[in-house]
Amino acid sequence: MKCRKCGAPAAINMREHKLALCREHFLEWIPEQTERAIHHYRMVERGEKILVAVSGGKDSLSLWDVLHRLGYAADGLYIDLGIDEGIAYSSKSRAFCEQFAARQGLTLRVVSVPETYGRSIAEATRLSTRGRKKPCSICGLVKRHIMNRVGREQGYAALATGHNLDDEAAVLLHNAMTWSGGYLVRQGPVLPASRPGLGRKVKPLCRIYERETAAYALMRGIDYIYEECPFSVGSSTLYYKDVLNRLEEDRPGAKLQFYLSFLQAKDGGLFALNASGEAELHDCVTCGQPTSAPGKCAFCRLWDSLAPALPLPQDGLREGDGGQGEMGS
Ligand code: Q46
Ligand code: ZN
Ligand code: ZN
Repeated sequence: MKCRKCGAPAAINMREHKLALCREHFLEWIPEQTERAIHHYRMVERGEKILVAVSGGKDSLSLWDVLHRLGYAADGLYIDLGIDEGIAYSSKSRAFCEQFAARQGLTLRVVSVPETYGRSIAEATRLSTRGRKKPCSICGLVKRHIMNRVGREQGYAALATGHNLDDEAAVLLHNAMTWSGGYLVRQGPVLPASRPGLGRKVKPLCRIYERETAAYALMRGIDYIYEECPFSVGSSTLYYKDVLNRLEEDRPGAKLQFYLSFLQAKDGGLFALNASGEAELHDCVTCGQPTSAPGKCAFCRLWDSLAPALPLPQDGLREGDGGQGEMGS
């Protein structure tokens, strides 16, 4: 297989794009695609300060690398969760982030959860007396809180995470299985700031397959932690990723289509929900029936758009109608 751009031997074949590229052109293609997504979804402007949440894994470190190569002002944030039982996950992943930052001359901010808040994630899970009993549920909450806090205190316009297409498609499938409207409404490449002073949340790699972020990290020589967090074992996200991989195997591009058509449907008003989670309805100005768009309902808009009607016979029925009434057909 040859690189489509230069004819050299291809280093990667992306079946979903019917595109094979050599190492050099693949390492150009990923930043180009990322830049396109940043513009398309209006994630960040040039010159805005970005805080990248890095976990030491391939996606977040690749994202930081790509943003830096594209010329964005991106600092890293490593949240040390204190998950050091067994494989010393937190210490190892922290070391990969520190090493990356030092090599590239970038600023890494580190917040240690046990040092700052007095408890590790495992301890908080053990001690939780409220509904949250699972480490990942507590961890997600803690990470969001810290990202928002550092983002606000240090004046970052955007908080970027390394979620890739596989992550997004898996979460989407999970939420669609239960039609979790509240989650579906908020899922997307950009989550606007909910309060002044808070940064918007952006996912510049949301259209890039996981296999490609891994290939990017390898080809760029980025060292990252291969092990997963021990608490991820048996997670539903891994299960849905597996299901989608099987689908992708038979139909290359299925994952991308699933995610992009969801975003399109959302833009088209599929999830036009208000804060209480219910579709906001208005009265049609013409017929009074409920409609999701202010103004006229879809029926009235359709009828308005039809060609002028032929005059009806006086009794309201045309010859040959059979007189069956309005429900007759
Ligand atoms: S770090 Fe935290 Fe993940 Fe570990 S405890 Fe769960 S959420 S699995 S991305
Ligand atoms: Zn090439
Ligand atoms: Zn609070």
